[in-house]
Amino acid sequence: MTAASRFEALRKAVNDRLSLAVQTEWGDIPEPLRGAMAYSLNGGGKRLRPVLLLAAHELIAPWDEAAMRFACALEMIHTYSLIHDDLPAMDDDTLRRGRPTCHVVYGEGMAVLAGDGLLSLAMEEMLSVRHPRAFEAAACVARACGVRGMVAGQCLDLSHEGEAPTEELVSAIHRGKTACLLTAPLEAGLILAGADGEQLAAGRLFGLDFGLAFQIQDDLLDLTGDEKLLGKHVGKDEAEGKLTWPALKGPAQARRDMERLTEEACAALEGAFGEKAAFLTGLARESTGRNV
Ligand code: GRG
Repeated sequence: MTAASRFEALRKAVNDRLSLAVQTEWGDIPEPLRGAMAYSLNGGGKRLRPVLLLAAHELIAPWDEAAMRFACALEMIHTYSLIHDDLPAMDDDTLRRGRPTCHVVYGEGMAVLAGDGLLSLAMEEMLSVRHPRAFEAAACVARACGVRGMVAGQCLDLSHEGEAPTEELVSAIHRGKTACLLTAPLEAGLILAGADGEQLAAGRLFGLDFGLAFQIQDDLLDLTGDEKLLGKHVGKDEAEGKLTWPALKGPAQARRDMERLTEEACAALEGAFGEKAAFLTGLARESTGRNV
């Protein structure tokens, strides 16, 4: 199986599971909340975080029901962050995943609630998994998306908008806003699979460096990417004075830094898992040339 077909197979398994959950388990969520949550959750997206979690689990053992439930929970948390980020009070965007954003369709109040609903449902899902290490894995995910992780990154992003970028500040924003939620799938997948300390440390390093590289590519795509392919508006970072790596270093150096971080990420994972790391390292390397 090629890396692309393996990615597609994992992505389809996640999509099928999310659709099934919406159809069979969400019947008691009141409308229009249920509709708003489902609209954003099932509105496309690469499903990168759940695929990372399943693939991390597979470094040690085939993924199972517990891993799939954590994978879906991570996608719910990611979707919540996108819904809230798109609100007029934050990034004020009207296009996401090729469709009008949640608040454009359902109104601002309902979009706030859809995000709240997805975050709390994700926590409920993870804490309902019967697995000896579910609490440990759930704690990792909660930490990653919380006030010392993604929420902290978003706070720095909002509060320093328009300021001159420094390397320290942009790194802190990227680590919180993006890398934390790309490290969490590695941590949770490996914890559930029973990884030892050394394997977990390598997974964390891969997630962090890959996450930083992923955000640099996201910033580069905002400069040069195709709005139709990306399914979101481009050129906003520069117009709004966002603190980005290309703004700090220039696009050419930003690309070099992205490639270096990717190689550091891959070396960490290869050191701990050898050939078994090939799918994840291939995914990280391909991501440096992504256009979506
Ligand atoms: C509201 C607490 C809170 C946080 C928001 C998601 C986010 C943090 C900000 C959105 C802008 C941004 C550049 C976030 C960094 C993470 C990122 C690159 C998100 C896009 O992830 P993809 O490319 O999106 O995986 P898809 O749609 O494919 O799932």
